[in-house]
Amino acid sequence: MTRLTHDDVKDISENLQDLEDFLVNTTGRKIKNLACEAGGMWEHAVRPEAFSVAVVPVTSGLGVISKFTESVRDIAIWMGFDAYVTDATDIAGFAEAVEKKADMILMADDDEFVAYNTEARKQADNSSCTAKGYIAALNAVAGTVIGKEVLVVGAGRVGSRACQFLKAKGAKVTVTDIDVAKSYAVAERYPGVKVAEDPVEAIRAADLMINASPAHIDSENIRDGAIISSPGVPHTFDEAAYSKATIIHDPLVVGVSAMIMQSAFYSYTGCRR
Ligand code: 2YC
Repeated sequence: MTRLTHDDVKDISENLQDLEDFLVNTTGRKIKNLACEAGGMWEHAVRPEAFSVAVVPVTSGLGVISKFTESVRDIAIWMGFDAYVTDATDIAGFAEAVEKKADMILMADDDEFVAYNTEARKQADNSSCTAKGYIAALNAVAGTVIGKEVLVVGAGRVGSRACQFLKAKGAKVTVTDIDVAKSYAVAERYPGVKVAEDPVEAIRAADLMINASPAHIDSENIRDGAIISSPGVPHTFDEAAYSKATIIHDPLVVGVSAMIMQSAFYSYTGCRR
């Protein structure tokens, strides 16, 4: 999983309105609408003001990313939730959230990032929700992905989940990765997903793409009018790429907003087991 840097997240909170305006102009959806569509949820099924959301800084591994937990908090607040960053970090922070009776606790180390619903006792994970969020964006811009060829670039955690969810939605999915073995592992796990062994050749032929790869995509390999829904970090598309294609990207908001809505929704779907 690609780790964000402070540079990736430092301006997220102040740029939420700009991102929302961009999403409305390209997908016709606001951040919260897209997050609901990601999980197939009705926006008004969740009363965000009734939810207290704790975000716990985690110092393990490579440590905290400055402004990461504040950005996550501000995304929750943007959608109407009552959110805060705990004063303490790690286990003490978790205990603080429990003491404060948080309805949802979000925390991320270098490998996992979850939104735990304390009432429903269920969690939403960042990789699945990021895949769903970017599929919702692609679906919105393309009109639908049902019956359409979609190329997934990158067979990692987000890319493999994107293949799974796109196939379930009725898209015709092809996966490509510089490590061909990873592509075949995904195709084996999700029968019906095709493998393109040459990523550049596949990209040159693609009109609809989920780019879940950190690799650079040269603009001359992008088709005119392509729609590229791109969770991949680092994001290295240049001006020429933006002039040819509709490219949707942000480093954290689409995935986190989908996580938060998914986790909150668990309180309303009677999924307590
Ligand atoms: O500040 C903190 O609490 C850090 N422990 C957060 C580390 C997040 C590491 N994960 C990532 O940077 C990426 C994000 C896009 C979300 C999932 N992985």
